[in-house]
Amino acid sequence: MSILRNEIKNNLTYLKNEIEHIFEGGRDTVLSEVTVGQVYGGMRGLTALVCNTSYVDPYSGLHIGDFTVEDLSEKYPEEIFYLLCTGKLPESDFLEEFRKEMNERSGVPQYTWDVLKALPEDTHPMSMLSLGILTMEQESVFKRNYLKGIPKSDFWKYTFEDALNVIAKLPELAAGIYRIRFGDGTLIKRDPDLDWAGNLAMMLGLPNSGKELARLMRLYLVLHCDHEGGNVSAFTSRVVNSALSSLYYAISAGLNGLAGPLHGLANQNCLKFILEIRHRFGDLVSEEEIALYIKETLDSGKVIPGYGHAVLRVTDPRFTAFMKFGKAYCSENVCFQIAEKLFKVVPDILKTYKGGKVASPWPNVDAASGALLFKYGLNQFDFYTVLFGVSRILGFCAQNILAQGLGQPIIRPKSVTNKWVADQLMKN
Ligand code: CMX
Repeated sequence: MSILRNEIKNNLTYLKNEIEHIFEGGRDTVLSEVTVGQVYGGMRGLTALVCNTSYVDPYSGLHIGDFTVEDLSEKYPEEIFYLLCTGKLPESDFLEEFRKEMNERSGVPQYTWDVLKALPEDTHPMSMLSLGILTMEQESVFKRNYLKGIPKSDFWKYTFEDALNVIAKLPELAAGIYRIRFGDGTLIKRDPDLDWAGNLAMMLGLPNSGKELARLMRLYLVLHCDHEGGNVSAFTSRVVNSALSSLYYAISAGLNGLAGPLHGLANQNCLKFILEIRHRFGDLVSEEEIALYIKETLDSGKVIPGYGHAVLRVTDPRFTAFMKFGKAYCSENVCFQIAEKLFKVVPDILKTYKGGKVASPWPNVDAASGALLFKYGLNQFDFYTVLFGVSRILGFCAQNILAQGLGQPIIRPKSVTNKWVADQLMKN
């Protein structure tokens, strides 16, 4: 991995120069002001973080380096990891080098399997993924070397080692969780000739696992990899790592945030929603019947999973990429067709719901992916967030490697009490 390591080093030099230049231009320049509403409203719209792996534009969606989702949807997740860390796409021989590196670093320890197998049968697979990674924390190269004493400027190098070790084990870990939780518990051996996503798809042991599932898995793992720094999971992971807790702790913590229904769990809720519609109205459900179901759902106080976003204000380009895949490979599939019908119906209803309060009535990344996975036999919805997590770990790793390389300090915003806020209002 010397090419990637060197390119990260070059990227860090570039970013450090940029920061120096920015500081020369005015360290005290005000970037964002905070209102009382924002302090009580999840800090929405408050610019208070820097993340150099990716950027989400409200109107054009995710950008990684200079690339949009459309530019990247045919790439391999391994290439995206390189891009997140370096700002560039790799040369063509990188995939082969990365595959070899992953082979050398693969192998989930037996004690991890022992812990996962000892859990109650109804443990959520996201708990298993988070815990699985946490069990391996004592293997952290960063932690071992930090205890010995290393210069701050080298922290990122050991965090990078931890990242490669975790990433190499993820296909086995995730597929093993699937087989323990939903199969007979036997683990399928990885194929050293397969790519990262291809191996994960194969080790699930699904009857439909073939080239198309591997292709979908690649797309899935590319599209979920990163979404700038302020989302619940990435931010949590960064905060934890900023205390110099190892990447294992940081990844596990980020996954715990991803497991929430307003974030990564929406993934599984979307398919559940589609299946409920199918169950109630049948395969040939009409758009009118879907509209009725949406209204009933909203009237019962629930959200429509897969719709809305904290930052995006257009249809998520990641949703568009999944729809493109669906049209090419699954256009006859009933669940995919219901996802298409939902797209025709939901935005218009959400536009006027709660007096137009829904900031984005458009679909997000989760609205179609479950229907596609279901088509290929992945019918355990509880597992979908695990796939989201496997992909998002690439982003957690890249964000933390860069933040360490830039010497970013511990994150510690100031909190205040109601009384303090009320006093400020009195003063004004
Ligand atoms: N269905 C119904 N109501 C919705 C809604 C939806 N899909 N999206 C937003 N709203 C409501 C909110 O609940 C909120 O109502 P209250 O003020 O009464 O609580 C109001 O509209 C305003 O919310 P917002 O500013 O538009 O959205 P937020 O930034 O607060 O929340 C999100 C964003 C994603 C949590 C929200 O749109 C939602 O709950 N969507 C459904 C769940 C989902 O798909 N999550 C996946 C997100 C993708 C990801 O994490 O990557």
